[in-house]
Amino acid sequence: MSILKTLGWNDFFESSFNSYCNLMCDSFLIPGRVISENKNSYLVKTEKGEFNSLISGKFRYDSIFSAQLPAVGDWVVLKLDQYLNQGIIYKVLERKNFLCRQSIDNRSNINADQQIIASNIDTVFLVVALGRDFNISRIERYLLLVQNSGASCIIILNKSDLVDSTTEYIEKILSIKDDISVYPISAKEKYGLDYIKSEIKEGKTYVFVGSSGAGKSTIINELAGFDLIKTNEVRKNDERGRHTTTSRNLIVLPGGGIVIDNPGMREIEVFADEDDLDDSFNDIKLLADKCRFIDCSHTHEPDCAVKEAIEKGILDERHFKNYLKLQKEIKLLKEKEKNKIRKINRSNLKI
Ligand SMILES: Nc1nc2c(ncn2[C@@H]2O[C@H](COP(=O)(O)OP(=O)(O)OP(=O)(O)O)[C@@H](O)[C@H]2O)c(=O)[nH]1
Ligand SMILES: [Zn+2]
Repeated sequence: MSILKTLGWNDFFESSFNSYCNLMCDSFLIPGRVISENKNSYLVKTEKGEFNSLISGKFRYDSIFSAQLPAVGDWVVLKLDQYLNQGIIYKVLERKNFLCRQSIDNRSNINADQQIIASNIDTVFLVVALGRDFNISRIERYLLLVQNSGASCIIILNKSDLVDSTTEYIEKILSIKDDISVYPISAKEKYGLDYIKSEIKEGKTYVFVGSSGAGKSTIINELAGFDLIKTNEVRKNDERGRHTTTSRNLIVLPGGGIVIDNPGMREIEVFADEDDLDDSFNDIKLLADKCRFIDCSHTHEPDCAVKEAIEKGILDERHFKNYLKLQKEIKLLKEKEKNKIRKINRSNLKI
């Protein structure tokens, strides 16, 4: 198999590449896949090797939205400067699909505030930890998110070493979606990883999503055969492992198949309701309990422990903003669900 094909190159990208080259009348253009993204440059893998690449001035000028700029997983058209050993990117080839930061809604059209996390994904592995972390509404929300991206989905029930039986969990999932593959595994005990391996095909692209601590990094490291992502043992106070990611965010597995994993992937967290959110942001919940007002919004009120913690540098502001964003999202979703129920009730009345 050619290097490009092992990277996921296919007829879809080839025909769009050929039309662009014909249009530009330039035979020095080559295709490559973005394997990592830095501030202003991209690492692009081509048939001739990996090249740090910049985007052309015209491309930057023409890009109104950040979603039009290259992202990990994109196929791009570039020209190599052999002398400088770097590439210049002229175009992002049409994406088959993508996952973006702005959650749940409107995944198919690019708009102003979307930021692409990864693109051209064939299958999403949803990693769910068994035990007290298992929450069926959260799984439903993840399924919705994947469905909107257009990729197919497989559920991995990880940490099956922590429960006596996996049957009831599998049944619960099949009761909300009966045509989905569900594999119980234990990444730690190295049990069931063959299920995942059997689903991974050469030239296809995979991502792993799921709540923090579900075991995504552990699974990816097992598949890669080396520590692509460093996992730490669970910290005593919050039972979460923490990881630092290496600079390559797209890798070809030893047995074929491509995995994309980048820090943005960790931001695709989905919550069932406010309680679920508070459990995951326990640090903020504990601080909020110390605010003077019970219904403190942590924006303008006096004696706000959250604001104080941010000012003192004890609480990361980005972490807090993410919490607020997710809280708003849950409210919106609940509103939508209520409206849907109202509509159904109304149409039932008409019958
Ligand atoms: N008991 C048990 N623990 C596991 C299993 N898989 C992973 N863990 C542990 O769970 C913790 C979190 O695992 P990670 O792989 O870092 O989880 P993650 O989903 O990548 O988490 P984030 O990086 O926060 O998104 C680590 O301490 C792992 O050792 C498993 O099958 N069984
Ligand atoms: Zn407050």
